[in-house]
Amino acid sequence: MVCITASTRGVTVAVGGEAYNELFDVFFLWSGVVGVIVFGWLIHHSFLYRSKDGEVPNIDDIAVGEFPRHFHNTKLEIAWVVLPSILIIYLTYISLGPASDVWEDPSVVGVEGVDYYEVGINGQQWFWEFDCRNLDTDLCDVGVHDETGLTVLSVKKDVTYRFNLSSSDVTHSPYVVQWGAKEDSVPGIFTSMWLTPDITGEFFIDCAEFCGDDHAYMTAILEVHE
Ligand SMILES: [Cu+2]
Repeated sequence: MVCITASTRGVTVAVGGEAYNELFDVFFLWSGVVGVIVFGWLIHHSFLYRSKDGEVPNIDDIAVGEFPRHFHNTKLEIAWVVLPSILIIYLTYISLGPASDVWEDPSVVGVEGVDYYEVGINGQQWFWEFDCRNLDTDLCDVGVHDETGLTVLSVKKDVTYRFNLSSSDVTHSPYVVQWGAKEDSVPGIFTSMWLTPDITGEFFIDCAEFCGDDHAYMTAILEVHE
């Protein structure tokens, strides 16, 4: 995926795209490593502590009223507290940059060096409403998709948008799947999400926050044109 960067408030940031894909790869890698260790440990112990037919299992010499110390290992205990903590701190740290690209303060208006346009997205059980304000239809338009009947939001390629999010009922979360950008839309709170669509085509906007019966079908289409 092509990564378009925009200079917001004098800082060059990636708005969607590559930063998210890199993050996904890192999280996927570490999920795999942790998964192999955890499931390896689990499977190993499932066999180690399995009783044979007729045997009363007590491989750990457990006695009533006594803490089982047979396999006690202080270094191991410290390791399994410290190592995952380091991993979590590391993953949190590398997420901060890409997350703040999406989580620009909604009260910030007039970002220097970037022409951007504001579009409203309102979540409601179970559909999305888009508000193009007074924008030219070339920059923002709302329609209905011919084949699926889904709501279509049409935007222009390589233009930076700030989507202002709101909700009429419960918490939703518009998720522009192609760019990995998502943010909660919360009743009573204004949140926002930045996006610079850098390829043309039709893409899904899903809901990433479970919001009731038809959450899975709360889909709209983002149409990006030249
Ligand atoms: Cu939902």
